[in-house]
Amino acid sequence: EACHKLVLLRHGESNYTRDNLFCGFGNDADLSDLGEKEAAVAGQRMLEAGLSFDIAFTSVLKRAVKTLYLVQEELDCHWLPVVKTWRLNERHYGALQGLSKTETAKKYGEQQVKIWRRSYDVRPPPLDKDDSRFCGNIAPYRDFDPTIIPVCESLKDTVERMLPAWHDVIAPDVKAGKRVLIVAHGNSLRGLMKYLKQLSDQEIIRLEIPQGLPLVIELDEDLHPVRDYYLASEEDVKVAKTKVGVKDNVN
Ligand code: DG2
Repeated sequence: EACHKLVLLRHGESNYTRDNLFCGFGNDADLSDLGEKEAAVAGQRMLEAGLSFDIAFTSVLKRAVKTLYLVQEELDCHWLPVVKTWRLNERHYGALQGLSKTETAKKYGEQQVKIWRRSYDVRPPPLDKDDSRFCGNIAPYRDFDPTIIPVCESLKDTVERMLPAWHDVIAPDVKAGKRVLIVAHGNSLRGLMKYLKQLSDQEIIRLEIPQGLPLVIELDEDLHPVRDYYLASEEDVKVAKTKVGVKDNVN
């Protein structure tokens, strides 16, 4: 029986998604104009559904932090405690970061790009630590133990670095009865869904998380999902998933 409600939201469109570039952990891309609108609409959808929150969790990346703020504006809850953690950051896309998804598919084939984007345990090519795209020398990662700064991640790696945030800080709040909102990224949220719904490595390939559509998950007392649904029409979900998805005809 459902006794807890958790809401997940992928940030609105970023400049990188607009331009079809690999973004990932290491690019602090801003929201596009459309992304800002999508974030506000997400807040309006939550307002219309009568949702309110006791705490929110987000990544340390601008596109997620700004999306959360725009949601707070709509819900008029600027007082909301917000916890930012790098553990909710997007998956690290390694040496693919900043490259065009279309050009990369032309060079390596659609199939390889689908493997990099959607497989569970295949890592993209790593970034050299002396590459200017390596983020170990910039805030907020500068003071981290350098061995934990990723240079590329499979979705499995992302799940492993994200789960401590779930177990240590998020799940205890949900269990304590707090109404929790998580604003994060396509792949960090796919990873969380894989864990919560116990999806197989095959099932996760097909799971797309659309931008800017709030996903409500009702959980039982052991935090097992009982049901989940988007605060949007089926048609809106379909269109939004197609926009961010990997083409279906690639096997
Ligand atoms: C996108 C996801 O992440 O891209 O890193 O490029 O949610 O932070 O915009 P987000 C990126 P795909 O895995 O769909 O290629």
